[in-house]
Amino acid sequence: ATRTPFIAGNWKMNLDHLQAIAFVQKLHWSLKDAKHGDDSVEVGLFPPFTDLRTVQTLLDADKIPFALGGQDLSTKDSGAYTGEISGAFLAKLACRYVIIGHSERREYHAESDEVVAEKVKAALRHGLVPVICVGETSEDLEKFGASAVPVGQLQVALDGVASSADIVVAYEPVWAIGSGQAATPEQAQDVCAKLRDVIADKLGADAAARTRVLYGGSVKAANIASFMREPDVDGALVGGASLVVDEFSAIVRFQ
Ligand code: G2H
Repeated sequence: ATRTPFIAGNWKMNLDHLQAIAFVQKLHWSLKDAKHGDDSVEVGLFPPFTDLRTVQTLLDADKIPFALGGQDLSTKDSGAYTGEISGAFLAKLACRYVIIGHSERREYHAESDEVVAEKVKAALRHGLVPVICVGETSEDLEKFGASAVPVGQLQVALDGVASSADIVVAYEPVWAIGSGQAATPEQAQDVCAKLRDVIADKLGADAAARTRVLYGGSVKAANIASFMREPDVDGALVGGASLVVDEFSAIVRFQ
């Protein structure tokens, strides 16, 4: 495929801004002779909001070719919304991406498919690329099989999105997150292909061909290559393993 693989590290609520400096420097050093930042693989980091300024400054100063993104954003652009972060602020900090609808947001912050859809529009308004997360819980899996829930979530998330929009989709089966129990490459391929069909349906064939669909859930150095061999898996959203320099570095070097 002509899609550039995307390896995205979702730090979740880990690494404060001081720890982030040491981590990013070590990771950069560890990837020095690796091919990334060009067409072979794109590396993205998604630190906590309070780290973004520090990490952005460091990437800029040392010309480190990692893309930066937020882990969430507000549906609103500005105003009396205590504790919220506007997409405008993320864009000003040179973020290219923002994760939307991660299962931890859906579960702990009751984010509905409709809120996720509003956040996708907010991201696009500010020139950010939404990394739209979808996935089924183990109960969903038992009741409806693997693909029905993520397919439905993505259909709602893409409502009213322009066919020219730049987006990334991440399939993260909730039962595979942080559990050490990743989906099989075949399971990931099956659902990622169905998600690509949703993109084709809602945004057209061109969008489906160019949009990266990632797999997420217990990705590590030992299993990344097996996912990347699948035709409809264009990268990974990595949680736990993105916090260990050598492990994340090995994931980026999956080829
Ligand atoms: C899924 C993933 C990163 P982990 O949440 O988004 O986390 O790799 O720890 O399963």
